[in-house]
Amino acid sequence: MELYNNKFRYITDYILNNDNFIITAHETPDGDAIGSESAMYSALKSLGKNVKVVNADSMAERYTFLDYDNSFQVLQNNYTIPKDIEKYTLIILDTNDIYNIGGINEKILSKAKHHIIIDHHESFEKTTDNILIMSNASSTCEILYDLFDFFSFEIDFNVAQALFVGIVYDTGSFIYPKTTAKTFRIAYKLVSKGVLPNDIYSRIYESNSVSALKLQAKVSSTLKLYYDQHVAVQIMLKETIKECGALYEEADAIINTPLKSKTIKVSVFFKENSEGVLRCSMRSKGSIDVAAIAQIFNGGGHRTAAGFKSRYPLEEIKEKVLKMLEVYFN
Ligand SMILES: [Mn+2]
Repeated sequence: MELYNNKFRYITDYILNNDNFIITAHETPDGDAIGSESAMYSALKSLGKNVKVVNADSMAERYTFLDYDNSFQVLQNNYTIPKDIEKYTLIILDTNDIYNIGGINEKILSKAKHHIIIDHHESFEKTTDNILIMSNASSTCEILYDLFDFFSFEIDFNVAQALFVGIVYDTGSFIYPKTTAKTFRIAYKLVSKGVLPNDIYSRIYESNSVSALKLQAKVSSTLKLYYDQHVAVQIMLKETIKECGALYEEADAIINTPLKSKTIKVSVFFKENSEGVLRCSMRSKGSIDVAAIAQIFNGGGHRTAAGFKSRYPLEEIKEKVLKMLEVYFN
């Protein structure tokens, strides 16, 4: 923690001494992105700041309860950039890659006064005081808990709930590798504020639409196994999403299913969004570093969860990724 005190101090002072903020997070925002945005929004609001939340993509329906005063906006839905954008500071949460915030990069970051990044994904960049990356943290929400603690910001029920969502989501309900005693200690504090774990579970994991279920069935039927059944590959095309009447973001968790089989060590998921942009997501168990593969294609992530946007057509990129995984299974 001491290691980060300078950055905590810098960010705290910066926030206290400035008035206008726009909060954003990565494209197709997940539970940790929305949870941390919601918590940061509440914190800045309570300090009397002028604050907006703007994302490149809309959030999944199940997270909308964290948008407590209907303040979340989506860039592509005709969001009007403030005329005095040069007076705003952009706070980027849950990614340290400015190419991972969609149109926000060009439309807001490039025109804003300054930016602050708070994230827990690995990065190789040398960072300045405005960039706080704690790659041992389970989630961005865990970092925000520390930051709020640092500036003695009193966490109320709404903030506690938002932080809890991010932690539950990013730790796979307290089981992924970065889940530590500290994660549980923070969870304990948040639950002590009145957060109901069962209610959060049900909102996040038991509120899918029937179209999401149909989408899952279709995508599962594309499953192919490679290298002695150690690698699973699934594919989702934009036509499939349309056929099922589902949404792109409803495919979020499909990648995790193959890993429930003992033999499967890597799950690869190629998914196309409605504009036909192809993304490759990878999850692994054990020692296989999928972030290293993602980085080769200008993507990023963690050892066990990473991804990238593909510049190649599906068959070509699939072949390239499988080739890179081959070394692990000889
Ligand atoms: Mn995260």
